[in-house]
Amino acid sequence: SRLETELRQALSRGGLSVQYQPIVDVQSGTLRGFEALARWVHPVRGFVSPGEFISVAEEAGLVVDLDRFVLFEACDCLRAWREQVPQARDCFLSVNVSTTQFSRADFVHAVQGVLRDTGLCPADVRLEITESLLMQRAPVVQRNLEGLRELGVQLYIDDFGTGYSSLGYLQQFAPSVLKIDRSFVQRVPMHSESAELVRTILSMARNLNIAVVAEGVECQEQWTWLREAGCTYAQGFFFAKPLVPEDALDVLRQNQ
Ligand code: G
Ligand code: G
Ligand code: MN
Ligand code: NA
Repeated sequence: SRLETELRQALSRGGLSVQYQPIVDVQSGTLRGFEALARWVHPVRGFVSPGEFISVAEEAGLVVDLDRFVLFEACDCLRAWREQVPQARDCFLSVNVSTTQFSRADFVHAVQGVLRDTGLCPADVRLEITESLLMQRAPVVQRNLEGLRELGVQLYIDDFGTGYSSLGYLQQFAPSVLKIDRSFVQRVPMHSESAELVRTILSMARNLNIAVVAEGVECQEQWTWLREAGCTYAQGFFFAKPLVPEDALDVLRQNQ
């Protein structure tokens, strides 16, 4: 398709960029890290949402290149921030990984390569994967999960609550963090069933020693409710939208 051709060109000619959305400690209000999000501003169409171009990239076999670009770009950006502000030293990045990328035999090696080239440690980078990836029995996926664990790269479960309901994998793979999908967070605290659901996830995560990021926090009321419910981290427009690197650096400067 036309969009596919244009995405291919954007990838090879520097037409894609990365924005950074703060992830904040709900209890103390301090910045802890950023989620890296791919952005494409098309010369004619303007802003194309990732919801649209990620699926084009998947179908066109471009998502591995796209994910690699974002991983490298984000790590290189954190490296640059660390040369400018001391606050960036304790800051982590959380990067989305598609199932296609995670199913490649060279994935762990590629992650190691980016860490080496940017001088970051495994603890600086968190990878966001989906519940459905963890349900895959493919040996290569299992090997990559094991390889990342050995390397010391933490795994975050993205969009938690929207995928499979089997929770056995939480015990088996012990992810570091669950990101509660914003469709639940946005109905808190008014919608009592969503509030109960979020409380249940928080309680389960606490018992399994897993931290939680509430996604899509848009107002003070949600923030306060989450703090009182014992949530670990929050991400959302209430604190900040995804930011261009210079603005993210300003947020880092203002921290603490
Ligand atoms: O930025 P936005 O909220 O519009 O993102 C929409 C979706 O696109 C989210 O589900 C997000 O996980 C996904 N996404 C954003 N950036 C990347 C990326 O670099 N790689 C992959 N695989 N998905 C991404
Ligand atoms: O699936 P994933 O969690 O990776 O998606 C992140 C997406 O959510 C990004 O595209 C980002 O722009 C969007 N997002 C981040 N914060 C908010 C928010 O507070 N409200 C809404 N509606 N979207 C948000
Ligand atoms: Mn994500
Ligand atoms: Na999500």
